[in-house]
Amino acid sequence: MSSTTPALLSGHAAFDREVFVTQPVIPDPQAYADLTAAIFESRWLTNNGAKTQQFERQLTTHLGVAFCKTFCNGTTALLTALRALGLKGEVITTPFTFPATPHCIEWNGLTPVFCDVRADTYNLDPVVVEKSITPATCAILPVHVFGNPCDVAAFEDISQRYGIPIVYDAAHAFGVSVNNRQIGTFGSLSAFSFHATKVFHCAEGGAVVAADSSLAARLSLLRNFGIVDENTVSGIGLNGKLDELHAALGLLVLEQIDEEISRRGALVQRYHLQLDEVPGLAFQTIHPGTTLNNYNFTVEIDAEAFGLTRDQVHFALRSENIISRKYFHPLCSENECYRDLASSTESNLANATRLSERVLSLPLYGALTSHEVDLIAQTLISLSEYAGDVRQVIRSL
Ligand code: T4K
Repeated sequence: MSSTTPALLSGHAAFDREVFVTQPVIPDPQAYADLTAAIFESRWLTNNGAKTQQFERQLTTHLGVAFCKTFCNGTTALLTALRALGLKGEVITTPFTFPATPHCIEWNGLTPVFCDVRADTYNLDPVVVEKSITPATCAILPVHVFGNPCDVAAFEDISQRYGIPIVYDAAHAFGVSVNNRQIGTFGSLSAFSFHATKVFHCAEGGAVVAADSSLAARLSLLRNFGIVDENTVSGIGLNGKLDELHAALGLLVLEQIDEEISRRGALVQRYHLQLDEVPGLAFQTIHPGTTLNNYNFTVEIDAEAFGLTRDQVHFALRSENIISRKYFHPLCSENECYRDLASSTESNLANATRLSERVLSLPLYGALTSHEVDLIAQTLISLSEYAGDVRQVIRSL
């Protein structure tokens, strides 16, 4: 029996342990122990401590922005970014995203309006967005999906012509740039996630970046209950603060970020080398001038040409111990809480619907070896070669 016979056809599983879609960068445990010892010694654990301040200074430089405010996670960061703008009405966004994006709109008492994405970049289509603007539109919330920058020039133009702020969900886009301009410098505000599944992380954390000093001050206020001083609370804030232990972790991970991004870049090239010519596979279009952070590696599967549907591939890879993920399926607009919105109809979201049925994210992280990437790519190719038999087995289960 060939070593590439799929496990579903009684071959050996490609891996004898589960290979996840991602794994976080882990700093030297001793270095982290040293930093936490200093924090414990200081007895200052949260509320804008020294490590958090240092982390914010370093992030400000790293992200090339005027102001960077850290948060306890990316969702709270985005929630507070929208709140800081004092919005009322409807926010145009993409359904092809993690549920946190529309949830943050709803939690602010605003209404999400879903618009379709471009079939090639997977990002919100500015042409469709412009047609959907009404007097009720108070903001546009595009997502740099998988770290691929949105059409920032088109959104800037729309923002200026209609006087509508753009808030970017930059959860995936840490360290990305467009024509040498850092991603966080576009729009009124951008919110990043530093969750463990992100290229850059501090286990749980996030940040909002701003160019405007008064918006930055508002973010600081809102993430700390709106407290101005001992006698004054100004605005309905929340507790969005990052604590010292997470800030310390972030400082150490930041030291490794360039290496992590470049390792991932080499693995992405390796995937492409083997998969680009495989019938039935397509990839997100990245425009020239983009510097990516290699957050993830996603293939788009055309069932007819590949021989298997995305769901069948996802299932078959599972039996090889390759844990791929369907980012993003279902669309946010398909979830119960959003499906009754007028903008949630499938006909309104044709590209997003098609993508959501076809995309599959494969394992990608710096600690993955090139041999492992080869094995994943070859396993995918053999699934296509044995598609007829694999289909039959899956149907019989
Ligand atoms: N906006 C967008 C566009 C987002 O994608 C997200 C989050 C947000 C906003 C909100 O940011 P945060 O509030 O989360 O900071 C994950 C993450 O939990 C979520 O942060 C992320 N997007 C989303 C795309 O992915 P799950 O449910 O897929 O994660 P989970 O636990 O299944 O982890 C995926 C794989 O990662 C695991 O199979 C193994 C590996 N893993 C995970 C963790 C947590 C590890 O190896 N170690 C770990 O500690 O949501």
